[in-house]
Amino acid sequence: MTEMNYFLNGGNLYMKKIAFITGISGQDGSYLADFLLSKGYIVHGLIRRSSSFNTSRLEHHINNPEVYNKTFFLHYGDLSDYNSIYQMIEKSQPNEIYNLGAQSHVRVSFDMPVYTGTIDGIGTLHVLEAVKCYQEKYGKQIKYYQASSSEMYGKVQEVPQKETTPFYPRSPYGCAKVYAHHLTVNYRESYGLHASCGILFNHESPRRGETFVTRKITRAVGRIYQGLQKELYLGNLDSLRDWGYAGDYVEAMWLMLQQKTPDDYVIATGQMISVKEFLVKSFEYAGLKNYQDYVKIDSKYFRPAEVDQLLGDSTKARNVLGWNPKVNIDGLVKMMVDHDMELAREEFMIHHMTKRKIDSKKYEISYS
Ligand code: NDP
Ligand code: GDR
Repeated sequence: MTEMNYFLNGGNLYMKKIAFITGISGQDGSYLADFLLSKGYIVHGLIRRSSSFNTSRLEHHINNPEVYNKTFFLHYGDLSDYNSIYQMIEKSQPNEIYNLGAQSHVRVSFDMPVYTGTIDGIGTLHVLEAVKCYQEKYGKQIKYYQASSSEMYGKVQEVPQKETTPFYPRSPYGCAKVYAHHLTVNYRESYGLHASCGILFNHESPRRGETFVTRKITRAVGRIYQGLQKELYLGNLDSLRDWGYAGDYVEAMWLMLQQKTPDDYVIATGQMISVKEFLVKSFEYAGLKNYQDYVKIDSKYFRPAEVDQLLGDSTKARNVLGWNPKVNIDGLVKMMVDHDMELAREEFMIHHMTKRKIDSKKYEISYS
C-alpha cells in the first residue's frame, strides 16, 4: 500500500475506493474510468490482448504519469477466461466491479451468436462466480454492476418500458443479455451479492464505436462536409430509439452501487426519435440541407429480426437514485457533430498536406 491508496479528509486518513471495470476500453468503460478517477477512486481495468491498439479511448490516462500505474491500472484478460477474471479480482481487491465488457453489436450478434453468448452470457457468469468465490474466501463484500440492456425488451410488450416490463429479446445479443440479467438477479437472491442491473437504453457520445448508427451518421456528416465521402449507406431508418448521452449514464451506474440495497433500474431519457430524425437533425445542424442527396439504403445493414421501438421510463431511477440526464437529443447531436466535423477537418488537412488522393469508398464501406 502506497500513499496513493489513501486520502485525507478533515484530518483523518481514509482508504481510497477501488473499482474494477471489464470493458474499460469501450465507450462506457472509458467514461466510467474518467468519472471514478475524478471521484478519487483507484481504477483497475481489464483489456484484451490485440494485435493493434485498442486503448485509444484511454490515452489521456495512459499518457498521464500522475495517474498511470498509480491510480489507474490495466491488466490483460478476457471474459471467456475465468482464471484471468478471478486473478484480477484477487490482485486488485476491489470494492466495486462494473461488468461492461461485451460483444455489444446487435447486428454482429447474428453473425457470431455463439461468441456473443459466450462473452455476454457465460462471461457474466465468470465474473459473478469469481465475485462469489472471492467473497467466500476473504469475507469482503464487492458491489457488482451488470450492464443490462433495453435490447432485452426487443418486441416491446408495453410502451414505455420499465423494470417490470416482460422481456422479449430479438437477437442473440438480446438473449445473452437476458441470461446475464437473470443470472445477476439469481446471484443476488441466492448468495446475497450486492449485485445491481442497469437496464440502459441507447447512449451515445463522440467516443461511440463508429459502426453504431448515430456515430456512423455523425462521422459521415463531417466527412461529407469536407468532401472526403460522397455517400452514406444505412439500413432501417424507421427504428425508434431513446438516445441519451453516455457521460450521464455512467453516473447512474455508480449511483446504483452507492445504494444500501441492490436493485435493478431503467436508465433512459424518456424521449424517442427515429434513425431518420437523427439523420435530419445531424445533417441540418452541419448545414447540409438534404440528407437524401447522400444517404443510400443497403440491405446488408438490415437485421434478421428488428427492434422497432424502444422508449424507457426511468421514474424509479429518478426517484430512488436522484438521477437525471443532463443532455437531451439536440445537445447530443450537437456534441457528436461538432466533434466529428473537427475530426474530419483534421483528416482533410492530412490529405491536403500529404497530397494523398481522396478515396471516398474507403469511408463508405463498413461491415455493420
Ligand atoms: P463497447 O462495444 O464500446 O465496449 C465493449 C467493451 O467490451 C470493450 O472494452 C471491448 O474490448 C470489451 N470486450 C469485448 N469482448 C471482450 C472479451 N471477450 N473480454 C473482455 N472484454 C471484452 O460497448 P459500450 O461501452 O457501448 O457498452 C458497455 C456495455 O453496456 C456493454 O456490455 C453493452 O452491451 C452494454 N450496453 C450498452 C448500451 C449502449 O447504448 N452503449 C446500452 C445498454 C447496454 P475492445 O475494446 O478490445 O473491443
Ligand atoms: P442498437 O444500436 O442495435 O440499438 O444497439 P445501433 O446503433 O447498432 O442500431 C440502432 C438502430 O439503427 C438501425 N440502423 C443501423 N444500425 C447500424 N449499426 N448500422 C446501420 O447502418 C444502420 N442503419 C439503420 C438498426 O437497425 C437499429 O434499429 C445498441 C448497442 O449499443 C447495444 O449494445 C445496446 O444494448 C443497445 O444499443 C441498447
